[in-house]
Amino acid sequence: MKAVITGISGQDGYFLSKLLLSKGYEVHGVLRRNSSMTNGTVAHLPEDIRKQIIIHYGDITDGNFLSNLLGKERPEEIYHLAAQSFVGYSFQNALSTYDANIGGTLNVCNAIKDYSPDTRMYFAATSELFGQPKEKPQNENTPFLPRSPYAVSKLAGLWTVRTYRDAYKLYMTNGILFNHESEVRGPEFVTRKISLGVANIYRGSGMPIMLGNLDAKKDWGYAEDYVRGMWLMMQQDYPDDFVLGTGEQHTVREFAEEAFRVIGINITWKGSGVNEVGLSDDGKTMVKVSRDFYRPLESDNYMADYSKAKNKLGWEPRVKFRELVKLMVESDIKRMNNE
Ligand code: F7E
Repeated sequence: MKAVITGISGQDGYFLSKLLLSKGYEVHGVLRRNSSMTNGTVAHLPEDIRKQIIIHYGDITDGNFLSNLLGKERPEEIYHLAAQSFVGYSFQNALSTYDANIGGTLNVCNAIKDYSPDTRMYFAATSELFGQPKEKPQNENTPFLPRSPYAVSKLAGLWTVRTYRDAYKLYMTNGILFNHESEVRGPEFVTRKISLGVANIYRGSGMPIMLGNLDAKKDWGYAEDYVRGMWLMMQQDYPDDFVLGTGEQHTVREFAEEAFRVIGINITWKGSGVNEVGLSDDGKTMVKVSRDFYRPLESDNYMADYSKAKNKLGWEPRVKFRELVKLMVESDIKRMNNE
């Protein structure tokens, strides 16, 4: 079996390439050349795994590149993970988000249709499609009401995939994945920002963590579980769309409290709004709130109903919230100790 992963240098590309190699796949990764030539999380992969990945340098906004790649390699599967995936950034950079996320996805769909119609496609859709849902939990039938340029772009991607699937009878699947995190999550996302901040404090930095909306409610799982779900979606008799999540809801505040608990610090909150702070028992400021990290529109109140994935794919998350927070903080402390 041969698989192409776009966005191989991201968190999900890291776990997915490990999974597919362990299953005996030939793994091809699409990597965008950047000026510093860093390979993102690919660099974290153990040498023996990294050596087995065949890298193709190119950009998903270049339709010719993707057509040539699919026409030449004709993989059994393509996992289209590449995207501008930071919701906050999409408010300031809507057009480049649309270019990468809508144009890039359309390019993948066209390359499959015209050059490799037997290739199965996974598209990384997102719980952000639900916007600020009133009904809880959310599943495949919950209305999509996107509230950021990122979510709008992913909605266009999801509908492009559905349209191509129906019009051209292609095997294309949408994974509507809730937040999934890990020890290799990008530091701009709130969970990793917190785990890195806590590890720094543990090492004596004395620097409080600056956060935005502490009350945002999310459904956070472990990325390794979610790539298993992606793979399962690609092994069915017919393509379909699936929600993956944990079914648990927690706030950013709870994530921070739990992360400090890992290093033996109990957090008490004082004040409100941008004046709120998180204090340790001996009165030191551990968390501060800054307007800079608020978004023009928040999207939260997420909690997944993953019963369709459970029934049809036999998928369930193995790592839940407390374990996730612990593994992220411990991993950052270990990494810092080794530096
Ligand atoms: O924000 C709040 C922020 O940036 C989580 C992406 O993978 O998951 C991810 O999107 C929440 C938001 O992830 C800070 O307002 C508070 O409510 O970690 P995040 P996200 O926006 O949920 C979905 C499913 C995707 O599809 C995306 O690609 O945390 N928050 N204070 C903060 N967020 C950040 N980044 N930084 C803060 O200081």
